[in-house]
Amino acid sequence: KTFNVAVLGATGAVGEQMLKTLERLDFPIASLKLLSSKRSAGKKIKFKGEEITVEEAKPESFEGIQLALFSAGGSISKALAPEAVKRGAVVVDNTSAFRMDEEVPLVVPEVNEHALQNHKGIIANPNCSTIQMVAALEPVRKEFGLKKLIVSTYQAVSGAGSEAVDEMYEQSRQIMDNEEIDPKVLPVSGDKKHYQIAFNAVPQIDVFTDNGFTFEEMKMINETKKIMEDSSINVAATCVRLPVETGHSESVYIEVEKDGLDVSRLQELMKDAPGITLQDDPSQQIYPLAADSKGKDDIFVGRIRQDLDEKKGFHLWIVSDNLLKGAALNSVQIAFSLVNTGLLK
Ligand code: 11C
Repeated sequence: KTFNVAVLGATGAVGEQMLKTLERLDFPIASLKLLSSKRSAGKKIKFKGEEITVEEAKPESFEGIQLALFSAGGSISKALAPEAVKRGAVVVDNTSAFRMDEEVPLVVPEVNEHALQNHKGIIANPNCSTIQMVAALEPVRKEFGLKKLIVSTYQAVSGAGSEAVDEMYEQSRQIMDNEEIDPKVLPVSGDKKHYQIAFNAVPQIDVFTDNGFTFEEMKMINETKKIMEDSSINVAATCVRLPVETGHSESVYIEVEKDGLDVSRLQELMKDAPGITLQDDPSQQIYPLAADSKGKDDIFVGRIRQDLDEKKGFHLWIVSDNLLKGAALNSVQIAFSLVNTGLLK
């Protein structure tokens, strides 16, 4: 069986990876429609050797579409996802628009594929930094329970879109050439102030919320509890942007509920987990690196240590391509899960 598919946000950094992933994993496509805002409409994109013209997304664009992958920003999702659903499509939405909506499953297939069964047309793809963390920690949670989780992130600029990537390269060149810089995009394009990203570390991703945490940090906190279906896990996050093009890195501290976990068991759990590659051999300086994760599907885990004071405390370093498992790949995996469980008709 094949499906009529639409990709909204086809010209963006994630949209581009969605198309590459659909092509590479040979998703069963009958027809493919590429959609965008008015600004990018008219561009031509090649898919499986065929040139497709990008059309401006309108409610009527979704007539006859069975699966729509959305990645064009929260306000566009809010406006158009219900229109697509009304016309019979299942929407996999990569924005934060519906993630915390109780009616909307928030899915990482390795963790909670079963949540898809309750979908009402919209399925949310979690935030990139959440996905890689929960996918790596789920095997630990399943066997030993998770009491507490503290994460600090080292996030790549491509998470903020291709304009942010351009800004990082341009600024790096300007600084090397002793030219003035003029930050306009990062940390958040719509916020009041902009800061240097080249040769810097910026402790703000997304806008601040009233409690002093940023929205990115709150996404990691709230989404983790929803995906793991356990609001009793204590989660805290500090999210930092680094001048890395692609590949989010995370330093994660966990405390488990049960006795019996040690470093070698944790390494085994990582080795056996789907979509996880263990890279953990300090004697050979083997550990995950953001630059190596670029273009790879897996989540890489290393630097696994038992805490020196807390017996049930462990430290991990978790790295993944934020545009792939963090966004496009996870969305396409959700689409495959829908097909394989007969939920896509
Ligand atoms: C970043 N995590 O790295 C963000 C990008 O809620 O889907 C993804 C934003 C989101 O800037």
